[in-house]
Amino acid sequence: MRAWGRAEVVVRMRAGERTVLRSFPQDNYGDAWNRRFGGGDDSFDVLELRAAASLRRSPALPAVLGKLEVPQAKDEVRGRYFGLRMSGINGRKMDMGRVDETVTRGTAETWTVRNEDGVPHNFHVHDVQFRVLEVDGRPPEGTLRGAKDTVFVPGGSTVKLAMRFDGPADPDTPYMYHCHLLYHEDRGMMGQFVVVEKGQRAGSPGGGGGTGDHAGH
Ligand SMILES: [Cu+2]
Repeated sequence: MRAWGRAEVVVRMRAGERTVLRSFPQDNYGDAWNRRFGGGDDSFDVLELRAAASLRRSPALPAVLGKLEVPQAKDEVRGRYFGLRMSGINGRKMDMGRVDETVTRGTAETWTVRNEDGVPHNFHVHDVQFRVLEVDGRPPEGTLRGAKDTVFVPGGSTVKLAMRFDGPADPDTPYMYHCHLLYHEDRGMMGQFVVVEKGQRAGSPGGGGGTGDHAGH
């Protein structure tokens, strides 16, 4: 099986065959405690494919399955830094009444995300898909070269991301970025950004009335 992008996978199957996509233990979850309780020791099935009893021949594969539209670093207009700790992002816990970052619609940025803990984190950004430019200063391995909305950041490591903010802008309605480990985001590993038109300022998100959770992601 080879995967070129997020949703483009070609699997060669024989009639009647079953094959399983399986997640195996990882070696980048830190110490034994984090491997055990962060999920690094886990092994589980993600997907099972069951071929029919008889199959038609598939057409020849094109050399390239698709072209991903992901931002390049050269478009960047500004950079930001996000330090990840269990105690919060850039030293702050989530506050629904606070806008942490203000981004101009139609611009590209590079976000440098450093895991300042020994605990693994999974950085997720709403609104955009991004390209991983670097992992600890080096080009990413193949599985990190597609369009992403979440990137695994092992303890002590740094990733540099390129993203472009072409989605809807509203100074009063923030998007979130957060660690995607549920119990980390529940403890406040989350921040908010608004996308505004050029020259606009962030409004007031009017926090305090919500429950602090967010549906759908
Ligand atoms: Cu985390």
